[in-house]
Amino acid sequence: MGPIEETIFAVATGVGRAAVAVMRLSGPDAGAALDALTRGGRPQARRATRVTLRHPFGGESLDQALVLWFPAPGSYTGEDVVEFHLHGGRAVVQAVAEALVSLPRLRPAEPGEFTRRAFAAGKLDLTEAEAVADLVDADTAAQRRQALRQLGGELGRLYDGWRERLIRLLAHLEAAIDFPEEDLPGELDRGARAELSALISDLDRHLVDGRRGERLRDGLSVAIIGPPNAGKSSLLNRLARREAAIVSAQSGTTRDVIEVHLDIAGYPVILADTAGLRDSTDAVESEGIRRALARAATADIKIAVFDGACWPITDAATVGLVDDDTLVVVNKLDRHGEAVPMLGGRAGIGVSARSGAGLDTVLARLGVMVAARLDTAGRPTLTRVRHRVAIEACRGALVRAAGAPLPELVAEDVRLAVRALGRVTGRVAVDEVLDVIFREFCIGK
Ligand SMILES: Nc1nc2c(ncn2[C@@H]2O[C@H](COP(=O)(O)OP(=O)(O)O)[C@@H](O)[C@H]2O)c(=O)[nH]1
Ligand SMILES: [Mg+2]
Repeated sequence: MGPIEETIFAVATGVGRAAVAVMRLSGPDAGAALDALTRGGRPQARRATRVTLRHPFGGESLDQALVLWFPAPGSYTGEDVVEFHLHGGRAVVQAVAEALVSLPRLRPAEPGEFTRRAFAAGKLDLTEAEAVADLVDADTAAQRRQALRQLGGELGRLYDGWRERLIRLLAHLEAAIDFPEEDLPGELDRGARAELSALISDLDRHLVDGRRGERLRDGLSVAIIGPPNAGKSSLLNRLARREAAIVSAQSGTTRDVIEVHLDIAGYPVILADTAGLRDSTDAVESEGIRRALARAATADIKIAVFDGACWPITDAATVGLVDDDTLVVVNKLDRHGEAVPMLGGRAGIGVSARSGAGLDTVLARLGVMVAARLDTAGRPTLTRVRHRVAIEACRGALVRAAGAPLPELVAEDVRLAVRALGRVTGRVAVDEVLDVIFREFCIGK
């Protein structure tokens, strides 16, 4: 990016009617814009001050606002920043935005542009910038905690720590290339080898995490499966506390996969209802069953629902899918009356989707299963595919380095490993990568 000349502005708060809307400005002309709207009444830095905002040309008063002035570099972006805390009405926000565009070198911000400027000013590394976006998107407590830890620099520090170790190793290797020891010509010394394999195992431990961080961002996939009419759709509606899926006594009603987003014990879950598993000659239903099986195969957790009215007669197609990732539920407790039905040595949960009996147990057991798959035990976690790709590239380079026959080749691979790590935190920043990262932000961040 070249020198930044334009001053950007955007509403940083949500759209729609609200008590307050925060309009944020950043750039070299932010102070001049503040003067223009307040007739030179620039408030003290970092002190909330009430002012009347006026149109810079007509002088019409636009709002009574609270104003904050953050001179560079002590601001979010590192530039001069102004915040107008406006009354949240659409007409107020509109009037102030129109007043701002009428000023020279001011323009509306692109998505993520404030944070991109903060990154350019060195206020945040890339993992922290991504954490800002994640915090804005966080729906559940666990997502918030993960984003906040990342914003605190946890991930960036881990990667920078590895990078520093690699740079030290590289310096050592280069010294050995320039001044080879007489007794070990061309050999990689033992200390360097040990450090290489220590780094590889640190990276391995970080990579083998069951994609917890990524799943926590995206939501864990849970699929409800079972024979037709077992009460799968009724169970989904109960868990979602709304009529998301059609419930009918007619079997074969559910055909498409229906998804609801739930917060289970503070973790995000995408719960899917699927078509009942049976042989069908109906083309649409068959397609539904194909989708149900596909979802069952990719789901992190399955809830297998059996029809209590037929219990203990079960359905072979569903029984065949029960594994360690499956919660067995026998519905229509009002019809079968067995509180803890056993299936192949597994304790099922007797429920009645009609009365609600047993649903607390389903939620509690599901909560334990979800937590076991998403809990990160406070360790820094990879949260994006982008990180995983770079860490894998780093590991690949280190493995090659460990097997390279000449110190010069070892050094070359270590250099590549350093670059791969630098890409994650943004020490090696490529414009296309930055475009992709900041595009997914909302405007005003
Ligand atoms: N007696 C009883 N009937 C139920 C219960 N849950 C669902 N049903 C009925 O079973 C039928 C099939 O339910 P549905 O949720 O559509 O099953 P799905 O085909 O597995 O999605 C409907 O008539 C429901 O009213 C229950 O707990 N007890
Ligand atoms: Mg159904």
